[in-house]
Amino acid sequence: MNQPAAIAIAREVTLLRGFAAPTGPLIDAIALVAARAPFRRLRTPGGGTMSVAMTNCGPWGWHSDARGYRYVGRDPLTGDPWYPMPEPFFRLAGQAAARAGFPGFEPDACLVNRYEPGASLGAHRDHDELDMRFPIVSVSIGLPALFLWYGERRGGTPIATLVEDGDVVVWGGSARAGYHGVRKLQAGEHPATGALRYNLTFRRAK
Ligand code: MD3
Ligand code: FE
Repeated sequence: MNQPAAIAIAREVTLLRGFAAPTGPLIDAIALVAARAPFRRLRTPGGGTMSVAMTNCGPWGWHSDARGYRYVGRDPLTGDPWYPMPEPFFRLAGQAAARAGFPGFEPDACLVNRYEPGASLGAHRDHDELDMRFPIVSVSIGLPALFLWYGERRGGTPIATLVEDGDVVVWGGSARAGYHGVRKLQAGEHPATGALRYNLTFRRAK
């Protein structure tokens, strides 16, 4: 585990550069997670389809369809439980949170996002979790992307931060409800993931 400097992107938004490097073991684990529950592009309540493909591991998985956004204990596509949270994932999330000033973080959900070139995540806030006192930990893998931080309002000019393979972002406290997004992924080639970016998002859902 690397012990990089903690860079403040905004108040209570912390970037830990390279904290999750090397990411090879994480990529191997993602393959196991996706063998149980394949990546899929979810429908939104508004009738659209997300450009980012998703799957989950751990007790709870984030899901979206015509009925809305929610956490589910089984994959609605197969009825099977999600792949268990790998112990190294759980430890990594807890250690990153502690490094950013949030000790005692025990995630019960890991959303795995997969970006192909052109995929993006519009400005949104993560508010489907029961207890917003817990932080969220985000781990970037593969191709670089621009994280966009809007803060309390969805409009305005966001703070853009380039996140690269192995970078971890932790946000909690006053930043927990902030608007954020990810800029359209640029084409590229990463030695470990090819033309893809993955993001692991650790949450305490319940
Ligand atoms: C903090 N995922 O799944 S984590 C999500 O890269 C989600 O897939 C993002 O948002 C992803 O709900 C990244 C969230 C995030 C985004 C931008 C930020 C956190 C940020 C910008 C600045 C600080
Ligand atoms: Fe989010």
